[in-house]
Amino acid sequence: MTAPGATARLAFDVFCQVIDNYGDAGVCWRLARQLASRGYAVRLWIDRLSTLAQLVPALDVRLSGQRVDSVHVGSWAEACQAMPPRHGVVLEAFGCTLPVPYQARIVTQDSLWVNLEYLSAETWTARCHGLPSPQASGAIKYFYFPGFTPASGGLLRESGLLARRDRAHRQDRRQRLHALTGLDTSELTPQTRCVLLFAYPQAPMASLQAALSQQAEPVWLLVPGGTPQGLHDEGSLRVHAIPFVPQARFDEVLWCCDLNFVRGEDSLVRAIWAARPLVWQLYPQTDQAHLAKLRAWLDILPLTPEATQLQNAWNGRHPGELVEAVRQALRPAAWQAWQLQAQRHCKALAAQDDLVTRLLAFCVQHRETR
Ligand code: TRH
Repeated sequence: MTAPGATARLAFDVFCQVIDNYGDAGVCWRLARQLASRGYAVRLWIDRLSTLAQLVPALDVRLSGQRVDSVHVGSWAEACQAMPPRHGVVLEAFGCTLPVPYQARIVTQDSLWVNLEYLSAETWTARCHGLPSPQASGAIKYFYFPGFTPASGGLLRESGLLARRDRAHRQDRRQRLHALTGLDTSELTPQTRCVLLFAYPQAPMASLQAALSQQAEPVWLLVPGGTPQGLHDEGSLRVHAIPFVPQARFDEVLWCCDLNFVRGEDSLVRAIWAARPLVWQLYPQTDQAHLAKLRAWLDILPLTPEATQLQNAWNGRHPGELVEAVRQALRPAAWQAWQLQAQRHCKALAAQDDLVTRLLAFCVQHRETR
């Protein structure tokens, strides 16, 4: 246990360059908020404020510097003039390149430089986690790999999240979903399977349409930000476009659903904490590196064979099998087993320290040994 005073003085600068979509900004914002909520001084430097503003409506895209939820949010240009936190921590997210003038000051400010990597279950990341990388400037950058095991950098999970989830699960779903999305939920029955579809355009939508429309029970497919081509009401299936909600309420959407199709890393982790069956579509990479990430994740996951086949089919490994994979995974016995595994997987991961707890211990350890 580290002395509270040892970390209370730590100030953090988090750097985020938005590649595309929302995840880079989404992860950095969660991290910044969780550090700030523990009393640390946090500045988030981001190159595309408009993306973050879609997740955090309180942000004003006209401002170059502003304070929201105890986090100073500044522009990349502002960061060029800023001083790294003296004896503090510089968190470079996803290997973004720090502004050169700022980077040059890290040594003189004696800041701890940490590169927050993308989340992966691949075994090589655990070997690289925490390794130093000496820089030409004389500074040392440390690799920090989030992950699913105690040897990794952990997963973002704010305190009280699972208790909030359990309280929500005890409340009427129709009221929650209506309050969140404005949907008319008067015809939503307890037998209706609510499915969130948060996916990339490459996903095999037509096969999903065919599989869900043939279900015995009614299915509501909830699609944030508008309905992709090819999805429509048919048979048991009703397709509902829902608004893109602020990040602070995204978990509540997951908690309204029985099955969550998610993408990227941040929504994957949030769907794990929802403790409901999930299907993960990885960010597609041209060199198919995402399939290696998928295999590594499936290797650590206690999934039913049916649900495993569904993950593979959804990520394009066997797209022709998707219809049958959905049908098999949603059969009563397989579905109940999947639900139980989702609950157990969440519980096992929640028994581990969260990412910020581990990051703070990492920073204190490296501060004390400098
Ligand atoms: O948006 P993404 O596809 O982001 C991706 C991934 O992070 C990927 O790893 C990265 O390489 C690529 O960006 C550049 O998926 P992700 O990571 O789930 O981020 C989505 C964010 O959007 C997440 O923080 C949840 C948030 N969100 C809302 O706040 N409201 C919503 O209604 C929805 C659907 C999502």
